[in-house]
Amino acid sequence: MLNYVTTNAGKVREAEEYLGNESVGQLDFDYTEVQAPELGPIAARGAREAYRHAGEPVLVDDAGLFIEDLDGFPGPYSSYVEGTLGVERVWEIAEALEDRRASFRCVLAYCDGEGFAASPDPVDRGDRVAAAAAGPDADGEVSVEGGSAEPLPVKLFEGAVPGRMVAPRGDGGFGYDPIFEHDGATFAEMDAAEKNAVSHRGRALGKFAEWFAER
Ligand code: ITT
Repeated sequence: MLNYVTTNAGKVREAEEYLGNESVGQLDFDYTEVQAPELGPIAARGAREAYRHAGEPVLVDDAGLFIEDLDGFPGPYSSYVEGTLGVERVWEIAEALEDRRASFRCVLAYCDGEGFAASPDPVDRGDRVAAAAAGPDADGEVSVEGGSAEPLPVKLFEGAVPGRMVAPRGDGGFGYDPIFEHDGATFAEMDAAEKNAVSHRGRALGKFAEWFAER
């Protein structure tokens, strides 16, 4: 059983729909979401933390809504913005824009404690250069990804979907789904299978599933 690491039940429904509920189960673990401009490093770090916690293979899902005319805002801060402003206020901000194009992005980060053979999908090995540049800590140690000199390799799978911001429609899905339209329907107007067929998460899950079947 693969541990799908998230506190968000909506994500689990979509992962189960895609991978089958015998092969995936929710690990409700709130990993540390570091502040970073990209989803990849956030998910990779979360996967290492979750793997150390669970001691079993984990798949972390980090996603966000990127509004083009707002330079990608809320992006990696989507969760915080949903919790503070709320989806309606985000729509009000988007409504004032002339260009309402946006995209959803999802990064899945897989870690099972082992290394990976070469493949097109990126492997995050921890940012040793940045850690070294930050300098030694009080004990004179250079800290790399939680103190380990050899950070656990993490495989990343990315998916994105273009769309546009619209006034809220639909009762399905979760999060920003009611205000994101793709091909004439909002994600909240689709069921999980329809959303997976086109969504950022569905695309990332597709890449992961193909690779995982070989592993
Ligand atoms: P975990 O970190 O525990 O997985 P979360 O909901 O905080 O739960 P993210 O940080 O990845 O997960 O999510 C960022 C925000 O984007 C959050 O407000 C989600 O509700 C929203 N979001 C993520 N995927 C979405 C999707 O497919 N449809 C609509 N909103 C989504």
